[in-house]
Amino acid sequence: MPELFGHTRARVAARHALLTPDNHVNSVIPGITGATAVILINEAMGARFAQLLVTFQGDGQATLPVGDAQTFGYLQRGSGLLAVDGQKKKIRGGWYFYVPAGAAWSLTSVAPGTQLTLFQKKYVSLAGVAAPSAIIADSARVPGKPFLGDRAANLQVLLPDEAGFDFAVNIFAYAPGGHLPFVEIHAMEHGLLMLDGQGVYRLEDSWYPVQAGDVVWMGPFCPQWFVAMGKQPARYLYYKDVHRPAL
Ligand code: UGY
Ligand code: MN
Repeated sequence: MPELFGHTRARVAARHALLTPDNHVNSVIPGITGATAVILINEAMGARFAQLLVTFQGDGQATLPVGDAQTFGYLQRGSGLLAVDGQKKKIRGGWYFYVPAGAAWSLTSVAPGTQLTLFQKKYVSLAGVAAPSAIIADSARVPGKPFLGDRAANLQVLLPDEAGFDFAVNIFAYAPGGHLPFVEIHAMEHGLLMLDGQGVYRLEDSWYPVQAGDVVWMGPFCPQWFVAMGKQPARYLYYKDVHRPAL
């Protein structure tokens, strides 16, 4: 009974945050109906992107107005009909999509309980480099690679590693006991959703137990390290800003 006496595993700190499902409070988001939408990370937290969780009822849909933000969506479970920039596709759990800034998208005909994670970021262009086009794909078809040669930490890179993209979204899968090889400290930030399993995340100078459903924000230069624990593999989906000058 974690809510008794006001306890939670969650924490919001200067350069990081851990949000657990028991902290979620819904927001009303223009264009999203018949669904609960939770803003988990955004500029108010100190981040330069937003991360949202949308859970649809049977009559729900998302029809997002055209804006200056790019959107990446990952369908955790359920199904729906996705329309992005003229492309239409029935998508299921594990599918993902990328919508460039200035393009419209919608998800309709959703199965009840369909759950979608969204990353949104304002596009930063690069002189001489074309902005990316829309993508709809299945993460199950993206080959993984051992991270820095470690087969216990397998990395799938979901978006093309090209200069037109100013952010990346990857899936990390760890065998039980697998871990990040060192404590990373970098200028790029992360938004992370635990998809499966559990482990311990070091964020700044704190170590947190984390499990499927948890969300983590790692701000720039947040010291970070992860170890998968328990008997099941652990998997997380994460956002990272990439391909732009330091200054
Ligand atoms: O891509 C990354 O920076 C990744 N290794 N970080 C992380 O998983 N916390
Ligand atoms: Mn990192």
